[in-house]
Amino acid sequence: MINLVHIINGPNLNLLGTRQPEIYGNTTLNDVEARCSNLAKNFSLNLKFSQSNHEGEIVDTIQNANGLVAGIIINPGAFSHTSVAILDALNVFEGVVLEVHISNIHRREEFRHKSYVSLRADGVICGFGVRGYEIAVEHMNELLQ
Ligand code: CA2
Repeated sequence: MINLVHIINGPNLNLLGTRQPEIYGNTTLNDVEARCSNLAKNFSLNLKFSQSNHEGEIVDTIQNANGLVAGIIINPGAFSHTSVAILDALNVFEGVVLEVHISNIHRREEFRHKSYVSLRADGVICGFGVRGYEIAVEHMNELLQ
């Protein structure tokens, strides 16, 4: 339990690297997973990855993580800006929560400037491209020491 970290991705992030490269880059979600897994080998972290386009499924994933997972790294995608349900689930989760956004949400449309998930996140990384996931893994490792 102590070294298990769940990386959760929200809607449309399965399309990463295949569309809108000017915003999200050319790296696929599988590449992100491989890079993070590679990085985690240097630490005593075990990573689990998931992606869902469905809000309720993400809520279930967070609920199921409680007590089994030490930390969650989450890019909730568009649900960041709309989902009180995901915030409520994270508020019940007892471990560390880091929020990642690939793009700089503060330089984009105003509706992206607010994230409900940030009300619970212990840290937020945005605008570093997919490198943000690796930064989050590194920081999670430090927090879980
Ligand atoms: O910058 C981020 O990581 C976002 O969480 C991405 C979400 C967006 O709604 C948030 O405001 C910011 C969108 C994810 C969609 O991902 C795609 C990737 C490639 C092609 C199309 C969509």
